[in-house]
Amino acid sequence: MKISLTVIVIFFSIASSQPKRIVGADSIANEVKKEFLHSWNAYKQYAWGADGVRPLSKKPYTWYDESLLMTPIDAFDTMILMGLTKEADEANLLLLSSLSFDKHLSVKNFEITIRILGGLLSAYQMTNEKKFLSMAEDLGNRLLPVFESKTGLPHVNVNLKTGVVEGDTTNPAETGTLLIEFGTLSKLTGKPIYYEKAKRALVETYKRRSAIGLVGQSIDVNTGKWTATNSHLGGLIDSYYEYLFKCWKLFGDEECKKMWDEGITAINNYLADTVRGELWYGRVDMNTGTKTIRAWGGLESFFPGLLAYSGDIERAKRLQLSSYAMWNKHGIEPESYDYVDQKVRRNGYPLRPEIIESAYYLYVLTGDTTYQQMGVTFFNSLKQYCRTDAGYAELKNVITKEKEDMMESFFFAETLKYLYLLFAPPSTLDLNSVVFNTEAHPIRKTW
Ligand code: DMJ
Repeated sequence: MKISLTVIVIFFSIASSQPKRIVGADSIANEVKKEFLHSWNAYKQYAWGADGVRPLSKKPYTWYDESLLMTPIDAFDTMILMGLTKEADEANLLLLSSLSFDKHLSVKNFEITIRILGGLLSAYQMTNEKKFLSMAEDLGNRLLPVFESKTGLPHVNVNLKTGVVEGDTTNPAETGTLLIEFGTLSKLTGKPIYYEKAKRALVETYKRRSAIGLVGQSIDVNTGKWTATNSHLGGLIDSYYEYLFKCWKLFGDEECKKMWDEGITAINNYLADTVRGELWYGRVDMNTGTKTIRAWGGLESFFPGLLAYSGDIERAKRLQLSSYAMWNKHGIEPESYDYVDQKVRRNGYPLRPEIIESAYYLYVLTGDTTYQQMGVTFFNSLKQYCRTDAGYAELKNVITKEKEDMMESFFFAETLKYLYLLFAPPSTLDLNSVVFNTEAHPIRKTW
């Protein structure tokens, strides 16, 4: 099926006011598009049909025994946003002809939901191709068994063919980052079950918050007891907070708003940390609020964007400056950074988008070109340290800049999408018309 330009045009509404843009913004947007093509062409040449391409060895990789087309599905809506019609047609054809979930694979519910279910739903909304919705529904049904635990908290893995579940130890990010996708599936199919199951998982997580309103980083789905009580904004917790706010935005679910309001109050009371006058958010024990580790990192860097989106522009601006200082320490951000000693704790950079995502939200919501300037720095670092002949490579070490032979699909879904949107003409996408899932798949409230 050819993707009709009319559908694409309908999707984007013109932004109401014209924000300031840095000189040359259009040509930077074009350059980002060129880099997207450079990476997509590597996938096409070396890994067509696989989950992704390895950017050093130029070999394909798959997550499981069979491919689930991670890169094409994650990249598809970015292509449409970038106006890459030929590439979108190729990906569209591949997805419609080859993507199937009738496979004997035990997959990770969280990753498959945010990348594939989210990708299919935005593909459906962008193209009006009904098969994308029926594929999403088929996938949603195959994932549903994860919720069959004593608490309603989802198991970690599910076999797509048999429905057999595995993994009893999970975390708030995995239990609480499902409602945008499952909820949208309910709204688009008219079947409430998906919303109900994912909402329950979110509420069951929230219900187990401590007396001071914080969640831990590891929980048992059968007992509902915390198995690790450290609380923070990094991996294992991060997008739980993101979905509390965004599910209110997308579905108008007041209970989500209430949970967000309580969550953000606790975060600001106990995690916020001021060092050298800079705002950071550290790690604490969820029960006592006692600081355990004073660290920030690549994953945490989504939080300025969420603060800005939820209306706290002042904290958002200060925190983005802290993330930016962390990035500039070695010219690219580490996975974890001790913000007191200003030393790297974990030294990889897996092409993460979060700091760019925050720059995008801050730019759109404040109109301040400072955030486009930051974007120039991020883009230059990516080109300087990560670019290879076959796309972009993660870094093993941000200090030595040694590369790793891996390019995750979120580089296409998120990193390059947010970078492009940061510089593209405002008419490309009106942030008021969509809510991005945590993998940057834009969902439009059509209900
Ligand atoms: C993505 O898969 C999602 O943004 C997720 O919420 C966190 N990690 C990666 C990107 O860093």
